[in-house]
Amino acid sequence: MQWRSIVVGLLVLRVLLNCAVWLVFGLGPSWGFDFPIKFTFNLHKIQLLQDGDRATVKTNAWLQHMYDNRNPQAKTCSKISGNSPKKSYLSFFQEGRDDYDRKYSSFPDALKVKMRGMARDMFYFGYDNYMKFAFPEDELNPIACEGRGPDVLNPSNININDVLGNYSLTLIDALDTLLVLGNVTEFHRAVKLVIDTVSFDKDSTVQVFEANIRILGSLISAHILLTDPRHPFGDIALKDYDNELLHLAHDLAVRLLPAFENTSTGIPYPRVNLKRGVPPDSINETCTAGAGSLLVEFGILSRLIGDSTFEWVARRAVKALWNLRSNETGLLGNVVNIQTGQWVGKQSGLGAGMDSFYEYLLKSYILFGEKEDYRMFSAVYESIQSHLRRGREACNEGDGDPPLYVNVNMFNGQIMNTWIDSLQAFFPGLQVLNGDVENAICLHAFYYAIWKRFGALPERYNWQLQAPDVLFYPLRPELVESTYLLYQATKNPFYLHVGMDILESLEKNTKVRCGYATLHHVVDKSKEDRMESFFLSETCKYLYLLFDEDNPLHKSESKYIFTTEGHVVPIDQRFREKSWEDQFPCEEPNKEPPANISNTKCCLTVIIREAHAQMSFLDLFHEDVLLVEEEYNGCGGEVTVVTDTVEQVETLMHSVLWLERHGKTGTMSYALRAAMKMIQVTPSKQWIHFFLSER
Ligand code: DMJ
Repeated sequence: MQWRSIVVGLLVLRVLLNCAVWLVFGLGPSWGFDFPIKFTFNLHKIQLLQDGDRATVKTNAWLQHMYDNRNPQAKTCSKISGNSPKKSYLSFFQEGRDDYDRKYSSFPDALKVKMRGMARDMFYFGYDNYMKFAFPEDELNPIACEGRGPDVLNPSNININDVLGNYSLTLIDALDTLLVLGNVTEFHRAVKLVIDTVSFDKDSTVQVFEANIRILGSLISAHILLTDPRHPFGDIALKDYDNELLHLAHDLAVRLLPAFENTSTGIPYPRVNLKRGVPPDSINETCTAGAGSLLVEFGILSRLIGDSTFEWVARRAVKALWNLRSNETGLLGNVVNIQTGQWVGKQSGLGAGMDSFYEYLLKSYILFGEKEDYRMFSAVYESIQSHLRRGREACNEGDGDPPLYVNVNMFNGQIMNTWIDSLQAFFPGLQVLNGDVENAICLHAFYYAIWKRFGALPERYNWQLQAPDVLFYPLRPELVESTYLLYQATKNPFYLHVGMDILESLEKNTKVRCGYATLHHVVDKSKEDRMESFFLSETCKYLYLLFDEDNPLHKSESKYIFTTEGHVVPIDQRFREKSWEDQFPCEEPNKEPPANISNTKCCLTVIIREAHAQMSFLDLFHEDVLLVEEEYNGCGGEVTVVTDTVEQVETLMHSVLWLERHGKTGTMSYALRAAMKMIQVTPSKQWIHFFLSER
């Protein structure tokens, strides 16, 4: 009897406590997020939740869609139908003169200047303190005012070790923001520091994706901006600069390459040790974004140095993932086994594990002009609209809830859970790049409404319970990134107000003694002692750019794009050319291959890396490579050639000449000539890895 009273007592207490929490924080269904945005009229009338602005309760119609989705007949909102006339998104901003107009339809220049200054100060408060208390370590602990490096005591702490490689991460990640802020002197100082102090010869096991977007991407971006002959940021040439940033980027990329070896699908391992390659105990599972978002950086690197290897492995990974999409829905899952190609995570969504996969299909197309990338992007965008988008058909009018993109099973499109995550807030920015501004406006407003409520975005928000599921906010940039891109697209002052709001809440809720700290709990605003590098490379950069209309990036005749880590890259003709194809065509035009060489068009990609040499190259050349030619003349094979010294590789040249003299000048010999060229490009590397692929 007694225990029953205790249980009942505890239950009553729990209910009372919940009520108290709802009343205080507005987390409960009757007080909370009854989708406080009303799109029943134009955008500047959106009822963004303000103090005392509590919406009335109504049944959540998404729940209904969850069931409707099981019956395709009943599904009314997931496809855009062609017959209901829709207003242009511009009309969202054109009507009425009331309180909303007064608040959102203008943004004084003086306020813009003030906000730009605030964004600049925010960056420097984080950056200067990092330099003072943390450099050369990877990150700043902004509360303790000290540096943070990899967690060597706990190698399985991947939250830290995936990102921190003992390579001054925050300094590298912040490089181009210094230029965006117009601080050429500090940019030069930072570049020199990187050149003089950073080495990737470290016993650090990092995530390939993180090293790529934060380090490789930043190095390439800084190199390109530094050497851009059009001088978009004025004459910022650095005396005696000898492409060191590019060499560093190349060195890092070579250290990431082992992730692409010994994988049956071509989808890379998620982690490598920078000194020793893939750890022997590596898992065979990776997320789609991690494996499929390497193409922008790897592609630019390849095109800068004239070595197709990097782009080739990144493309092979994208292709492999793409080929695993569902035949039914066209969607991909979020986790895949790199050896079997089986989907381990069948969840398809816009957020964690998938986000930048979509982003890089479109951005690769924009940068490199490869139509295939856009074909993939369009197809998956359509699948997203068909299977992930719920809510009413039009963004800004009609009945039903405003649109929302949910997480579904990739094979049947059924909803898998009722949360969205804060990473998804990047998607409106991508929709802008894709020209779908209307959907971008709606989705952005949805995330902004959540921000308004908490002064941050909780890592996961449960749209059914209308409450956060995961409460931390690590200073992520996605909402401000979309805000910036939407402002560029619409020039509507509403987005300047959003930016101001974000800036002010960051100041109020996350500023600590030596920087800005991760929010541990978006409701009680308790903090964690961590400032991720993307706060400086993205959050501050987009905030600054939002208010800096005259920034060279906006005025320059060149067009720019941002990598997924916010690094600036010009859209440049030289990235639309593949020098290796001009120099070493896979097959000579108008020339029949000799009879003993397969007619199949092969292209050979070569990776050169440090070696543990055992056999002479010449032996291998005669015994193995020719053998490979016979065995693999249908393409699709791989062979690794190990050499003792670079000199031995030179023997290859003679061998190729011999091949040609003996009439064996087919695709293989062209490929080998490409290999020779590679050797000249990187004379210090000593092993060669051949990939044979079908063209
Ligand atoms: C950044 O490193 C990049 O924007 C990445 O694409 C996603 N995660 C973080 C920021 O949240």
